[in-house]
Amino acid sequence: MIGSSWLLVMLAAVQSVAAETHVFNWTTGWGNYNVDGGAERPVITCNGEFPWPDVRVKKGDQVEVYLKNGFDDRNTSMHFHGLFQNGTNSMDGPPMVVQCPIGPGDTFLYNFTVDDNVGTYWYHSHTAGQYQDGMRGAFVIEDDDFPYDYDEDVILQLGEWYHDTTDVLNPKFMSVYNPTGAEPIPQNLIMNNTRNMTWEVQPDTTYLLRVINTGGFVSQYFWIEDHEFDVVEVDGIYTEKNTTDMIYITTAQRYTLLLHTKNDTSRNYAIMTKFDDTMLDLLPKDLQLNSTNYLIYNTSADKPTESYVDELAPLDDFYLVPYQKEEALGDPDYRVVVNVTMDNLVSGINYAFFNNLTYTAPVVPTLFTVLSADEDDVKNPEIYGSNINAFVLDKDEIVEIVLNNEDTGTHPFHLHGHAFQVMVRDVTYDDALGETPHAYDENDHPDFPEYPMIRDTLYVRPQSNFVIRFKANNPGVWMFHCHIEWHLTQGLAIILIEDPESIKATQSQQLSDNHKSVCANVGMATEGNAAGNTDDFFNLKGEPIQEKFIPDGFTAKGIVAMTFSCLAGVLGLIMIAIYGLMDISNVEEKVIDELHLDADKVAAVDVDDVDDIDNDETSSISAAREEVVNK
Ligand SMILES: *[C@@H]1O[C@H](CO)[C@@H](O)[C@H](O)[C@H]1NC(C)=O
Ligand SMILES: *[C@@H]1O[C@H](CO)[C@@H](O)[C@H](O)[C@H]1NC(C)=O
Ligand SMILES: *[C@@H]1O[C@H](CO)[C@@H](O)[C@H](O)[C@H]1NC(C)=O
Ligand SMILES: *[C@@H]1O[C@H](CO)[C@@H](O)[C@H](O)[C@H]1NC(C)=O
Ligand SMILES: *[C@@H]1O[C@H](CO)[C@@H](O)[C@H](O)[C@H]1NC(C)=O
Ligand SMILES: *[C@@H]1O[C@H](CO)[C@@H](O)[C@H](O)[C@H]1NC(C)=O
Ligand SMILES: *[C@@H]1O[C@H](CO)[C@@H](O)[C@H](O)[C@H]1NC(C)=O
Ligand SMILES: *[C@@H]1O[C@H](CO)[C@@H](O)[C@H](O)[C@H]1NC(C)=O
Ligand SMILES: *[C@@H]1O[C@H](CO)[C@@H](O)[C@H](O)[C@H]1NC(C)=O
Ligand SMILES: *[C@@H]1O[C@H](CO)[C@@H](O)[C@H](O)[C@H]1NC(C)=O
Ligand SMILES: *[C@@H]1O[C@H](CO)[C@@H](O)[C@H](O)[C@H]1NC(C)=O
Ligand SMILES: *[C@@H]1O[C@H](CO)[C@@H](O)[C@H](O)[C@H]1NC(C)=O
Ligand SMILES: [Cu+2]
Repeated sequence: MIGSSWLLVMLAAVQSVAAETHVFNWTTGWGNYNVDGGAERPVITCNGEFPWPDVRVKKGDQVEVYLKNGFDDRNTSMHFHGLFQNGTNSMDGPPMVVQCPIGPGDTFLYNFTVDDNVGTYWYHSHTAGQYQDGMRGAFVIEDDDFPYDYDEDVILQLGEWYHDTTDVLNPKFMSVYNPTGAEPIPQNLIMNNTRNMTWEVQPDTTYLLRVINTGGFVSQYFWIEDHEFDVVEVDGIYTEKNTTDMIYITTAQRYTLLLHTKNDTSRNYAIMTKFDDTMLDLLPKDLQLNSTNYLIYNTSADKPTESYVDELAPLDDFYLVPYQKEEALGDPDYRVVVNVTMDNLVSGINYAFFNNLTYTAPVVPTLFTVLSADEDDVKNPEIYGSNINAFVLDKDEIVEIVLNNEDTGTHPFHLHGHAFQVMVRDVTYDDALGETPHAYDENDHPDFPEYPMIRDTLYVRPQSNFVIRFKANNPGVWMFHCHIEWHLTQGLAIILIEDPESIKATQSQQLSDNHKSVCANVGMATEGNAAGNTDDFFNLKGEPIQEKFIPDGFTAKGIVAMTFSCLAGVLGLIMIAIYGLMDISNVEEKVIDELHLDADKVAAVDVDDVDDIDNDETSSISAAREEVVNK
């Protein structure tokens, strides 16, 4: 016994000595590619190539990514999704949260150790919509102690694809002409950055299939004709095997599957993905909801046709059990309750809110506020500003996040810096059946699981709620946000400031010289509160804040008249082209319904009267409208 434990110690020592440093030099750029076979369009390249490379490292390795901004007209950044960045918060990626934007021509060094994570991850730009234009790739951390046997390790990236770049779609999405906040409809689902993909397999072989949804919007159903598989990992957490024939995977989630191939190689099978079409505001007639790719056993045999199923019944990840059975965390020391809504602000643009606040980036990145504030002040959320939803967490406390979704959509939420236990995920409350939003009730909820599922991205159902818990054992400034890129653009984010005293006191958390020069090059200060004030951290004069809500009473007359005059005018062309609104016969009723307006009042509004209403808010709406019309 003594001998073997000594051997283990030796092995551990050998392993740590063997830790490697992987250096990547990546320069961003643009190239034209026909990804889905439907249209060529500009795509973000890495060193002139697309797609971006897979990263494969081992637990304990050091990663150094030199990210050079090769664009001439925009900033960039990189996030390594799911990595805890324990002690290296400034390497996490989100601009204005932990770093300055990287300006054109500049290089940022992302330098971190992958000590606390194993399994399947990915990386992507954390700058507005860039990853939907292709700036993303797989990141795998291999582990000598992986608990299951397999023969071959294969990555499979899922996503959706648009024929337009984010530059084209975003202004139309965040527009007064899109008052319901309808997300642009993708043209196709893609698999490994193509369609009609073929995967040649060997018979009687166990594949470890790492399925990653690197898309920016829709969740997908995934199944393989006449095959079952075992789920063994979700979001970097190994699970007890759970055999199923279908998974449901939101953007940013990962499922690792053991797929054992058949002995019989006489025919081939369909690998199917399907849009979760409940997430689409409308269904263009030519949109193909099912997408077929091919599992090839025999290259001489025909490709199969599509494989449809009678019922979409995916595994419910809530019931997965982590391999290292970790007991449910006890009662929280601190509870964050956030309510999700979507609404129009006075410009008429549709935003997303946590507790009535749409995330509005501060003047200096929040991490820099932690690093530059007085030690006595860092635990006071005020200095971080009034429009970022800052919550300060104490060292090692048990934190509970209760999320109440008052919106009728499904949203996948991602927490940076942690994987969390899922205590509750409530059922759908269907507005089409007259059901209203259900908030979590701590005195009336289902029993918590004994060994809750743990992951870093979790969806909430329509008008429903979830409850997650984690231990605040990773000092840093961490974003919690919807991983639908459109909704992040609409401001669906909060900021957790975890153990700020320790951040300040830790050498590895200080900004590197490279980081400071990246800030200097975009003219950004590295000190100050949310308003950039370095003298008085409680003086927030000048902090960026959201525009006003539409005042009561004004709503029906203003926004609706505006909307309909738009619909009848310029809008007709823009929205119909982008969202296919032409397909909706009752668009006016739909707008009235989604904006919760009184239909009778709306009918009484004379469109031509709008500009005559003498009211500040009206004029700012009119101004915003003019501005867009004149573009
Ligand atoms: C990567 O870039 C660094 C810094 O610019 C340079 O020192 C290094 O030689 C480059 N390495 C490779 C493999 O290109
Ligand atoms: C995939 O197949 C569809 C339908 O046959 C075709 O339109 C499309 O161009 C193909 N795409 C690729 C990338 O092969
Ligand atoms: C890049 O970021 C800096 C600092 O926030 C900003 O001043 C600049 O306008 C940004 N550049 C572009 C092209 O958005
Ligand atoms: C990356 O970080 C490690 C650990 O702090 C450090 O030893 C190394 O010098 C850094 N690499 C560079 C290129 O700065
Ligand atoms: C999918 O693409 C990745 C590269 O991102 C590659 O490693 C993998 O082998 C591909 N998978 C299949 C099934 O072809
Ligand atoms: C597949 O073939 C192997 C030997 O090649 C055999 O051991 C195994 O039992 C076969 N499996 C099935 C399901 O027939
Ligand atoms: C592969 O498919 C071809 C064409 O259908 C068939 O003739 C052949 O027997 C198949 N091979 C195997 C090993 O089943
Ligand atoms: C897509 O697949 C689903 C599930 O298999 C099936 O019910 C549906 O009919 C298919 N839709 C189309 C348009 O093919
Ligand atoms: C597998 O998942 C199902 C739900 O889809 C659940 O009922 C079952 O308990 C799970 N079993 C294990 C071992 O994870
Ligand atoms: C969230 O909604 C619930 C239920 O409507 C309400 O009780 C609670 O006060 C709200 N919380 C916040 C922070 O607005
Ligand atoms: C959000 O706004 C609603 C409606 O104006 C109000 O009832 C509610 O109290 C606000 N919630 C918070 C947390 O401010
Ligand atoms: C971060 O590291 C500390 C000590 O080095 C450890 O106690 C803690 O569990 C780690 N946190 C995470 C999220 O891995
Ligand atoms: Cu969302």
